[in-house]
Amino acid sequence: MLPAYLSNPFAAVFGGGKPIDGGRTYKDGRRILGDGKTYRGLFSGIFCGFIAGCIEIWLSSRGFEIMGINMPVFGPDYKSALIVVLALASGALFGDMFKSFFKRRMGLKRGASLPLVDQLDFVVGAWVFTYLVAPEWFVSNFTHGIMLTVIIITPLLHLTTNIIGYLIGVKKEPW
Ligand code: CTP
Ligand code: K
Ligand code: MG
Repeated sequence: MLPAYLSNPFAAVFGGGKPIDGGRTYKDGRRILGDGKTYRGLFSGIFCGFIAGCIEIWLSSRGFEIMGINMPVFGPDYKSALIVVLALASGALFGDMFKSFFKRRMGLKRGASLPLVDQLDFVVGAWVFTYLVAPEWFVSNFTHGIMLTVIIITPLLHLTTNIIGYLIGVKKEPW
């Protein structure tokens, strides 16, 4: 989940500049996505999440090495692991963007809070993208346990990091 968790805060740190909707409005006269969704945020967020995932893959193969199990640098199934990492990082930010579209349709301005949806949008996005590239990841009870844990702890974790982001000045609101 780390690639999904990290893509959002990195988008907030590096984001800004040209908005993805180019400033355009929808039929309802409101912005399509708003100024909070920028190209720089999208690409830097995906990139940082992806790098975090690569480090995870590398660390896990090092772990096998230490246990005396011989594995190539990225483990035996590194290609599918890299694809999943990319899906987690990009799915998180596309989920976030999808949510912004609906927030604007609801008449909510950039940064207005939508409780629970604001906290879980990126989780759902990350899982949808991962399901599309690797549905086999969703069959095990182990994964279901992780998913349940994530749904419970994410809103708390998200709120904590956003308060930190607000205090250090990279986020305009503490949610
Ligand atoms: N950000 C960005 N590009 C993205 C996602 C986020 O540039 N694709 C940056 C923006 O500066 C944004 C900040 O990260 O303001 C925080 O992200 P988020 O809370 O998702 O955006 P909001 O400003 O709250 O906008 P919205 O109401 O649309 O969620
Ligand atoms: K967000
Ligand atoms: Mg927000």
